[in-house]
Amino acid sequence: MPDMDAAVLRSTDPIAVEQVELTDPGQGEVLIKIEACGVCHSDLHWINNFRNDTLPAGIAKPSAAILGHEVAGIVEEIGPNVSAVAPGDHVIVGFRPNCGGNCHFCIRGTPWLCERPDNPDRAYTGGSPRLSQDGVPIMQGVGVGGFSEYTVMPERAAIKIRNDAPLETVCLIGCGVTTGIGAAINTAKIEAGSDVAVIGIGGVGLNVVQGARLAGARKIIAVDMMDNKLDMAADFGATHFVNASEGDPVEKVRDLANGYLDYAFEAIGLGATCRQAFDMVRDGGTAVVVGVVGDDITVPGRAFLREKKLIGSFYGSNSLHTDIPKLVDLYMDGRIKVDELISKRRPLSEINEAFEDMLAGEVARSVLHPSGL
Ligand code: CXF
Ligand code: ZN
Repeated sequence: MPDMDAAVLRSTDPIAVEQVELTDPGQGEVLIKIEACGVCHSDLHWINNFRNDTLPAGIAKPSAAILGHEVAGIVEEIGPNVSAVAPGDHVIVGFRPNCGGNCHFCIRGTPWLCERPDNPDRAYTGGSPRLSQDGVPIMQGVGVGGFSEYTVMPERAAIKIRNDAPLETVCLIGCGVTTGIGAAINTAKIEAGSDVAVIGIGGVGLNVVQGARLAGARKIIAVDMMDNKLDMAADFGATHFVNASEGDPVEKVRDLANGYLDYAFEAIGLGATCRQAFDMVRDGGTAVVVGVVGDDITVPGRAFLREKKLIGSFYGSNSLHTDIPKLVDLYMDGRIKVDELISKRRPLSEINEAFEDMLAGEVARSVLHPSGL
């Protein structure tokens, strides 16, 4: 594999496009030419943890990392013993592959909790032997290293999709779409007619909104501090809107649901908004934590006597090989919105600007094009 361009993160400098080396695909691996990679909030979390030296305990900090995990591309080459995909196949990358039946969680049908992903070193925090520069290893952040021209992934992470789906758009099904719609449909299993609130209207929150719409929710209450985000939520199916900067959102949501909110989703990753979600729901109702949270969630224990539930959702509780092609079909049939999530497309060289847009709250999603626009 010749050297390729990639956006390299270091501790202090802005991210810069540099030449890096990628190994050829090994046993059970595939080389994917990346057509497009969405810029997700988790990438920003990861950058902050890297720069502030707050990577989880036990993880040796590498000198550099390549982020990006919301990827669609084309299989360029396969390693030995690969049978699921062939060169030329269009694929969406699953950033957390699963073993497919060799662990407790895959056997019981919950592969998103797989304990033995094909390459454990690809997990959120892991290092990667595949990327390097002048012999010095570079970490594949969030397991993919999508802000580059190519990636090498295990075949179980390369999810084959139909050839007529636009890769530059369906890349978002690699993370934000699947995480949000899956939280509503797979994790919470919203029943038709339910009343639902979604706190945090970013790329994931908008997808929880459209997941709630697909499930047939009655009221879908969008909660955010920015009116432009609430306007977007309307396009995705929200029926009611609460600007959280204008008074107590818990009280407002409860009023809108007449005191009986069935589900609240937290799509930011803050302890305070998790508490709001829990406080909003009715007795017996469910608060779903979708955001990447720390350990600072506190809820009143007495609420459990009234059967209130606080649950987590990881990667939309999705089974990559069935759910990703299904979401692609729903998009191609016009039943979910994906184009509307993309506020900006940029070449890889504008990666820093893409993160600035994210910080300013100006975009739902930016998409980077490593091989040019
Ligand atoms: C995240 C969840 C935490 C691990 C990295 C990926 N999901 C979406 O961005
Ligand atoms: Zn993501």
